[in-house]
Amino acid sequence: MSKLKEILSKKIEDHRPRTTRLVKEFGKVKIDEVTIDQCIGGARDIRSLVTDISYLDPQEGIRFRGKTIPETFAALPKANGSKYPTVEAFWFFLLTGDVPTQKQVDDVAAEWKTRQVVPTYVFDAIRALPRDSHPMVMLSVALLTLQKDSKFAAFYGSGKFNKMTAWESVYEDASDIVARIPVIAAFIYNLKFRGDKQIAIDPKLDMGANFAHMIGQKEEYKDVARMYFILHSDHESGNVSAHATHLVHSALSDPYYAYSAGINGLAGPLHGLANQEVLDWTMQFQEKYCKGVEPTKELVTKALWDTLNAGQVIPGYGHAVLRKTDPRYMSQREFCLNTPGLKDDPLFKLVSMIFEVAPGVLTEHGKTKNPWPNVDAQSGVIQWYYGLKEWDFYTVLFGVGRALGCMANITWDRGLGYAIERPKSVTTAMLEKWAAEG
Ligand code: FAM
Repeated sequence: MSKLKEILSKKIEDHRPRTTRLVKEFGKVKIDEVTIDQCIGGARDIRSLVTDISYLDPQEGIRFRGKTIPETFAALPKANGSKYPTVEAFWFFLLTGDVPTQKQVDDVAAEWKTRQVVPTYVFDAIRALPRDSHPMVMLSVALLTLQKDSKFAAFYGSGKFNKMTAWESVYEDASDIVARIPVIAAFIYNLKFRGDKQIAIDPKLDMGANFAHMIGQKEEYKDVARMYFILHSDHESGNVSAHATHLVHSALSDPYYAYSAGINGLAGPLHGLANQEVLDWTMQFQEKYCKGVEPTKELVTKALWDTLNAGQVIPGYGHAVLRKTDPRYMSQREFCLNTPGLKDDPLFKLVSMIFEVAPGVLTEHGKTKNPWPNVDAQSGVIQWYYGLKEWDFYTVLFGVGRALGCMANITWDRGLGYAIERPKSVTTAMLEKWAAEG
């Protein structure tokens, strides 16, 4: 058993009595009420999921294991010669809630090296897809292709299935997925956008650095990858990708089925695809309004209103839970401001101008509950600056990061024996009856 798994085993054992006690002694304590608009409106804000991996405060934004983004970056051991932590360090932290020592990070890195080799049949399956398939389809298919070797599915089918130890095989699949997904993503990128020029894994590099290496990126991109994967990892459990993963796994579908479902949800334009839509919107704006002229706040304001008046959403703005600027946006903005070249990049300046104007326009428009930018409003600019201009690929990057949160969550789901998810439906007539009764 790996050191990380040993620590996790102890953590799960220590945690179990808390969950058992809550259900047994306080099971009927009310923590929420459900209104008709929540029922029709996507279960918004209903407290009905449990996770200790991250918590999203509407005002403050995300905390990973109790730490804000700056606190997380400050606390974790850094990659060699970098201001950013390794993804390996973050994985240890997400799973256990403990800040790892350098030795513990090295152990995770060594464990991932043994897991990261992707079987050839996965690449064959991706190659067999039409080359104009969306990269998210390729990623989702790749995960399903790996399903046949799921250790959780094998354990379930072995006749020795045991609820208390089931999490151990989820951990095995989850670790395989987080170690392999950047390799699969790099393959997809190279296949689709670099004329199938594939680059072999460099076993000396940490996960973020190796991803940068495998897509032929320069040195500085290593920090972009580390930062990007960590920032996109987790946003508590109710967002579409995390919830889809949790829901599918709650039927004891293995982590491959579960995360493929999560990826399919992430591919929606109201969720992860928004980061590619932001770039698309910004490019269309330049093409339509700025031919031969510098973008101005007036032009941005007009373009925003044109979009809203056409009944479309402003991509990268608004959020179901957040009610202020997303700290993930601010963290990426800070990266841009601290990176010479990027801080003066025309696209970054334009995105900053949209940041100045859009909240006012959205407030005046009066529909969205949150006129502030979310993570997606800023992430594409950084990729674009480093030459990763194929924005169809941006949601795959999101998916690589989101795997960390989703896999940590379902490992704990099994550890704590969370039940199959099954909310209750009602009919419109029932709602009308309750509405009439007040
Ligand atoms: N532009 C225009 N209208 C917006 C808007 C935006 N950016 N955000 C919300 N609205 C509208 C929304 O369509 C709704 O209109 P209707 O009443 O006509 O249906 C109204 O404002 C109230 O919506 P809300 O309660 O403020 O937001 P929701 O919780 O329903 O939806 C989002 C949240 C994120 C889906 C929504 O803000 C949106 O569509 N934003 C643009 C797409 C985007 O950036 N998605 C990425 C979210 C991100 F954090 C992620 O998942 N990666």
